[in-house]
Amino acid sequence: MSRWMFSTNHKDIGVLYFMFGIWSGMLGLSLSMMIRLTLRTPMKMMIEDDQLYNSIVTAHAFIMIFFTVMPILIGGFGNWLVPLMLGAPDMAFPRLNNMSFWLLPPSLTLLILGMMGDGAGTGWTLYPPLSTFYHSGISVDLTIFSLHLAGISSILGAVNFISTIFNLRNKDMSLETLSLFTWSVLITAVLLLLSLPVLAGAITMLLTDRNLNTSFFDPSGGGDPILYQHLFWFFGHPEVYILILPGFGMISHMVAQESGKKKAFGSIGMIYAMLAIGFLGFIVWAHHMFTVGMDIDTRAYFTSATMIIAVPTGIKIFSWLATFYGSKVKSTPTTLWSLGFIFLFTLGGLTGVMLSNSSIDIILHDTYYVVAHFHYVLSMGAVFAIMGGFIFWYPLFTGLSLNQMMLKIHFSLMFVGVNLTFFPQHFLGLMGMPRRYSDYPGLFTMWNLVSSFGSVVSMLSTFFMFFIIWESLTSQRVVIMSNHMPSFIEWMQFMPPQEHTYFEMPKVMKF
Ligand code: HAS
Ligand code: CU
Repeated sequence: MSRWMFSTNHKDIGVLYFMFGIWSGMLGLSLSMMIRLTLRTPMKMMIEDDQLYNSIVTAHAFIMIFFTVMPILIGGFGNWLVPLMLGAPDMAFPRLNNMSFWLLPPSLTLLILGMMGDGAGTGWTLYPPLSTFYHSGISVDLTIFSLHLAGISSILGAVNFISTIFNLRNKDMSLETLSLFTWSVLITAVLLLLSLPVLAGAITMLLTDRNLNTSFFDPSGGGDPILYQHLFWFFGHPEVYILILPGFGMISHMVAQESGKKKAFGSIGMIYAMLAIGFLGFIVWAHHMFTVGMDIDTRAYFTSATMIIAVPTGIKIFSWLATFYGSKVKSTPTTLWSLGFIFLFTLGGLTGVMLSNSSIDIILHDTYYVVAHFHYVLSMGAVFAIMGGFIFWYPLFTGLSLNQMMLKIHFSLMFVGVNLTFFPQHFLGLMGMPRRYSDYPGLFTMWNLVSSFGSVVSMLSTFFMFFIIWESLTSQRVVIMSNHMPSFIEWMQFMPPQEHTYFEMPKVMKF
């Protein structure tokens, strides 16, 4: 057991992150089902207590963001692939790497303990005064401590990735020849390093406001609750790009691979686009707070700055499509997930541009339209990248193959499920249904019913994916096709002999 628990090997640690992320993903999924079952009709069909309902919404968001998407994308794929793509024997600080991982289980434990008592019914934004005067129990404090630990974990991880990419790459590798996934992880790590300390500061000020009689966010002591919102979103907006950039990197590899090309179209352009997204991500945060009563010039600035992000993102979308251009597009599972990603992420991006208009946002803020927007970019952006990346690199991770027919059925079910769940939420938002309430007028029933039905379809399709993995692990079909992993051969050439790997490299391989 301890052989891999305390392992300093990047692949072992990647496996730990994957297992942790998948486990939390199940937890987050369960919470989302409780939300959807409550909302399937009016009158709070499942959870009757509003405070409990809001705590569940909060925990769902935290678990999905900090304990599912980030650990899987950065911890899992990042640890597995970045050293391989650099030709490095391991990460720069292998023991620090192990520590980054082991900060997460206690962090998740604190978050879950926070559900005791009243729970933190604050939403993942923890805005005061709701999170201060109106949550007097211990729950919000535990949630803050949980975020402290998760934040330390991510900062240490970011330091490790930046050091590894700058110092440990193969000596013939220039920055322009770095793979796009490595670039995406590098930029993500920089975003983490710059944004997380601000969150840490904000939640620590919240903690002292709650417990030590400071009044950073309390007007009666000369403070200002809006200050908290600025600090939170200075972290929060870069965070959404942290959640998607590694996915962008993975999609580039998958698309290039599936169209039989060596590289994605316009690699250098892709690098600059990601750098631009990373930079712009820091100067648009107030589009989350258009309703706080800021002056019109500030609104105009944040609207325009936000819209500019559509340009580099468009560069990425059209470069992926240009990569496919001229190739015979086959409906392999990886292609399906990539095209699904491109289509649905674009849809979510376009609703983001709608929301960036401050005057429109004043109507749509805190409605289900926002919920639809961010689930399109997350549940169909980040999660599609994870699913696609997982099946794409699964043969590298395990040496085994997955059943391709079942994978296609899984994709189709998931595609139908998530669209049924989230497309109607645009309508609900436009009709004025607010987010973070457990009940609604009968007028909204139909689309909520459709949405809840869709969530059951996605849940079943997720169970089916576990079956597919189980089927592959038990049948132990060794990889015989190079089709889905030629880049693997390239990495093998870079790979120095490894002293210790948890997953043995496949024994039988025919190319
Ligand atoms: Fe967002 C709220 C705007 C991308 C995640 N976003 C959220 C929240 C989350 C989230 C989690 O301005 C809710 C937070 C909370 O709990 O309150 N978002 C944008 C914009 C983009 C964007 C402009 N978001 C993301 C990504 C996320 C994410 C990526 C995670 C993975 N988002 C907002 C705004 C809010 C918001 C408002 C606040 C709403 C509120 O009231 O609370 C962009 O990065 C998207 C760029 C992508 C595209 C698609 C591809 C580009 C092409 C080029 C041509 C397109 C053009 C645009 C020229 C634009 C194909 C034409 C415009 C048309 C409308 C047709
Ligand atoms: Cu934002």
